[in-house]
Amino acid sequence: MLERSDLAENALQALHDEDYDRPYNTQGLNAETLIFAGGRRGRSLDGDWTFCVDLLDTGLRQKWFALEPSDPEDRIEPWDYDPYEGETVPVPSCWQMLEEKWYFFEGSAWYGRWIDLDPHDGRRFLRIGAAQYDCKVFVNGRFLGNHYGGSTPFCVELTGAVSPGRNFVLLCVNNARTRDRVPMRNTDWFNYGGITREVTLYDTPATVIRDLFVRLEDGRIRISVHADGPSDRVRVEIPELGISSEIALAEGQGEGSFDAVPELWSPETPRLYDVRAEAGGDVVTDRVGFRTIERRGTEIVLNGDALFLRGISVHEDDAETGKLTSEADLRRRFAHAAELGCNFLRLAHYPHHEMAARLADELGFLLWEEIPVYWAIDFANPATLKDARNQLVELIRRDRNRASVVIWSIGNENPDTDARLEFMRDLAETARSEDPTRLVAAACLVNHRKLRIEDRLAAHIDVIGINEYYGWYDEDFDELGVIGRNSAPDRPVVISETGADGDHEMGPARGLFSLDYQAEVYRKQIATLRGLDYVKGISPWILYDFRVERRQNRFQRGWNRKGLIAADKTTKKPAFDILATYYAERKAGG
Ligand code: GCB
Repeated sequence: MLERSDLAENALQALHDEDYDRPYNTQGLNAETLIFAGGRRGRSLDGDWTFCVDLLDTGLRQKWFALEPSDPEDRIEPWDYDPYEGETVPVPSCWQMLEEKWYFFEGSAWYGRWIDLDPHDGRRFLRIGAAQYDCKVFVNGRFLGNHYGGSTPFCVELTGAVSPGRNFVLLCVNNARTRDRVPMRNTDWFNYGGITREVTLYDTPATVIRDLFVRLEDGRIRISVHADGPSDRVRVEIPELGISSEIALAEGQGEGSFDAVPELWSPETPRLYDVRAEAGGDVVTDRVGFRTIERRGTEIVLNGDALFLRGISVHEDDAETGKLTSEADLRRRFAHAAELGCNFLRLAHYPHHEMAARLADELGFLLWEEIPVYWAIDFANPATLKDARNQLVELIRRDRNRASVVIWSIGNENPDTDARLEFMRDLAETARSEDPTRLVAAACLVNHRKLRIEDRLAAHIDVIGINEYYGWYDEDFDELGVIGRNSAPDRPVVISETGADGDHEMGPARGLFSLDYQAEVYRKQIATLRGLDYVKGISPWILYDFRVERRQNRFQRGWNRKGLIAADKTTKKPAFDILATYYAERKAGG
């Protein structure tokens, strides 16, 4: 309990200290503190948590996390908030979707809950699937670290900070848009806030497997493990391939390489193998597919065969739940993609729920996964680079056992400046050193004056993404053909976006925002793009209409209406069938 003099001093500091945030912004929860989650039996901490929005950061200034539970009648000072009681919200969720009064709220919010713990000899970790954007973790009054990045998981070790019996967890989640964050302040998707993915508690022995990377590389199966703790060896098994072996660990790291001939994973044969790893009694499992993906000239080559990516872009967004995703929602998404005839999805513009790639592995879809280095970013700021790099590494470590993921995308439509080039080269190198078995891409730029694909970043990536809106933002449609003729890229191009808005409820009968016009843009795009040999795939924008603050005309009403399907995720617009017909033809070899 704080003494009366401490409280008075706190109160005074709270009013005048504008660096109140600094001690709680160490970003010590990052890719290095992750534990491998596959196959672990954890305890879900989803459910009701106490909740309070805190626009002025009063909680950090007044140190709400240090308030010990007490009977209000015994208190010597009034509390501006009592983290132990009051309004509750479900976790995971987005606060915007819970109450109208929180719809446009951007700032800090506090989530609290008790956890009862049995005695345990080993270690304990809390894993948060995602919290948008800064999440500060306090346990029993102690600050244990914070995490930056709204769409990747993070872990915090609780060992030593908790004891058997009741413990209190308090999370401060902040979704403010600031200059140094990734993304920065301006995006074309909604700035949801909250703990948007599952929260789980894991008990482990003294040794914990932090990372397990299983892949087909240079014709062999390679397994890398990072285990933290006293154990100096790890046992790895892939029973169906006859692999059962011990790998020695040096400073926690070990790697094994095995001769095996797996049946290759592909969209047509999404074959997965059970993998198990055990170190010092800590056991994790995974289901892993083996395949190769490479670029040869302007081809994208899967398991030795050139392929065309019949794709669609998709956001993580829902009319009722916002960024919160469910298995049913993802299955519907893949069912719609299958109806379109897709073999590929672009998961834009940030890491989607990890279940998406797991389902794609099972169902046989190829994925482009992405970090939100979107539009303007503070490219010259080393802290921003550190954050972007960390988000990339967290995504890669989370999903690099997923055969479905073939492309890591490091950015979208960023201006071609020197600072951006340096920043992006660093990210491309980071992606390759974390994972040499996939392609690196970015949505690059077209030079609108010279009418050709021109972006210095293109030389540093494997697949050039091009977002083009001829027929929509660029009204002179013929320029698309000119760009096609003027460009001679030496590597594959994927049209990572193209499309037009069509409002199915209030759109006009013809012209911009009509369904007819949207359909016409698709017809013309397909007719032009099919003639460009170096285009090895397209992922039009976008499967479903999605919510966004900056689109407020009478046809948009707070939504981007470029979906082939409306926001109800049911009503198909005519452009859906046009794309489906084209994909059917491509699939048949056209
Ligand atoms: C783009 C962006 C995407 C937008 C889209 C649009 O180029 O990459 O995030 O939503 O255009 O609809 O304008």
